[in-house]
Amino acid sequence: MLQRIGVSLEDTLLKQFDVDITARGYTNRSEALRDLIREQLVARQWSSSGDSSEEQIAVVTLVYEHDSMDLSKRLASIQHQDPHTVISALHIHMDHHNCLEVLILRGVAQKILAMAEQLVAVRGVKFGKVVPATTGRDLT
Ligand code: NI
Repeated sequence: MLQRIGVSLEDTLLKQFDVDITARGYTNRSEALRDLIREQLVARQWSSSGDSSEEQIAVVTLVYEHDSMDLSKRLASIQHQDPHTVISALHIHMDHHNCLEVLILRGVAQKILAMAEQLVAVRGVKFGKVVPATTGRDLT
């Protein structure tokens, strides 16, 4: 069931919000606000599940130059240390030198974060980002 709420915002903040969400393709404020709230809840769920055995999902994005064999080997070896954690991997050859890899990791938060942070920290990774995701079980 949908509930309506009223939110008070400063004029300038609301204007900035509208410009931002329009640029990102939202057609109404409600959907943008729902997404922001969900993002916040997922982050909270993740940080509070640190020691628990609850399963989480993370998406890891990596951009690197494939010319460096050491780097490719290092990335592969980190993943092979715990092969069941990586449940999906996508590799795109962006141009002559650069590769984009998107990995989906599943497991307890501590474990998958450790792997994700190790991957992002490998020397030569030009862009690395870890996005905590969720099955959405507790969110609607
Ligand atoms: Ni490639």
